[in-house]
Amino acid sequence: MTVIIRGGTVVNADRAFRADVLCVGDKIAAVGENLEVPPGATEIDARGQYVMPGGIDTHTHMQLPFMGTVTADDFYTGTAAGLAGGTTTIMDFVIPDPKQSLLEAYHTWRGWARKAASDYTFHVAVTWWDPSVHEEMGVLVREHGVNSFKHFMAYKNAIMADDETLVKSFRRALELGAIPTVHAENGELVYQLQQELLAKGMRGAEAHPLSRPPEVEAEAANRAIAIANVLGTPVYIVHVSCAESLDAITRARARGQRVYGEALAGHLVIDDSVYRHPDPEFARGHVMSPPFRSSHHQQALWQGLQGGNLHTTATDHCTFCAAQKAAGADDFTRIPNGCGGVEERMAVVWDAGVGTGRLTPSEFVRVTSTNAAQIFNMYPRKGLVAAGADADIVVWDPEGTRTISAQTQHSKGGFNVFEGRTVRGVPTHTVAAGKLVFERGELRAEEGAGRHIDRPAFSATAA
Ligand code: URQ
Ligand code: ZN
Ligand code: ZN
Repeated sequence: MTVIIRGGTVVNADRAFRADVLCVGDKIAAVGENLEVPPGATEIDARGQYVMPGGIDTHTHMQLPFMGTVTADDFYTGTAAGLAGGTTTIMDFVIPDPKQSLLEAYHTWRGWARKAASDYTFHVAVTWWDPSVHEEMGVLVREHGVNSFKHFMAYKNAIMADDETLVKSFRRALELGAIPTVHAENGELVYQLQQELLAKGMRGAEAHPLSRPPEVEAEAANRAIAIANVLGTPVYIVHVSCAESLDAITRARARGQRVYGEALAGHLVIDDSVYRHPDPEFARGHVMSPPFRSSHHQQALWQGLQGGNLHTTATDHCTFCAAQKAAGADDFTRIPNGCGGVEERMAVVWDAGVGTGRLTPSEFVRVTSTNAAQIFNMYPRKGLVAAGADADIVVWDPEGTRTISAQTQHSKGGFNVFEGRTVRGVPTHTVAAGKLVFERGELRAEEGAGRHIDRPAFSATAA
């Protein structure tokens, strides 16, 4: 397919400039003024619009088996929804059961992802430890394009990594030139607080945030940062939700430590009042971890993005329908944790970021695409509109508006944490691997069109 995007303003993380963009096959062929239009090319009129690198969502869970059920979005529906929102690459997670071979789990997830409509890549979770895990981490880096390993410091009695696993896995990641990432919540404290709340008879979703206060997240963030500091490895903290964790990152970075932070679109604009909503189904629909926080934390997270102490925006897209969430109707600890957002992320970050003056268009590109590509070693293939890069592009109408609703969303789960929010700034066209897959509301996602993206290690000191 040949696509020419005419008359727009190209926005990269470093600058914005007027140029046409020519895509031939799955690559960008040329970026420049008044480009020749090849015969038969599909033409997109981008006058008055921005032409930006396709979004990279660093944190999704499609088709995840979790807490006794499986998420509502699979790799096709979830990536299709992402394309409708301008996201052209997702970073999902292989999560082995404890004692399960990492390689076996990796191949299972690769099988599930074959139906993806957009490009995808995997962080691999280290949920247990023995010499075989050490070996298989090496195989995953050398042979399967994995350069990031996830550690859940929460979820005791399930996938929680203890300190021995953290230390040994971080050490191994350093040897391999891979980056450790963490879900930073102290799982022991969460478990203890959950039991105390249940014993007091607090069983509804309103208890969820009380079992995971910001201090529980900050303890784990500080611990992960300290372990990384002693071992000399970088560390990436996913879904930073509170000021206290951000402070830990900011202090470490001020000392010169290589720490990265991720903010979720939901945590940037939704507060914890959702858990006190009179409708229990609505409150359960917002149960995710870390939970939505009181409003001053949103302000802190925006300052983190503006100040360069938070680097990426993601969604942790992990959707469950009302019936699935109802498993915890009388025990909040059994509500499957997770919310959606893969389709709404970019419009929410644009509306609340660029629309308020917090972010420039280039800073928007940096936190929705470029930083992710650079931190996880996909740049300049991804995260840039330039000749030679993948033809993953979103054409953005800064004046267009849309009211978000589960009624019109493409993702499954029948619920939307951004319900009713009207955003200014919307994608009008998405080009993924050179194909026009979304055009003014019409989604033409193709099951199986997505490719697995290998991510080379940064530098290996040992095999
Ligand atoms: O913790 C995660 O990132 C996964 C299991 C999704 N659920 C969630 O509540 N964040
Ligand atoms: Zn998590
Ligand atoms: Zn997650």
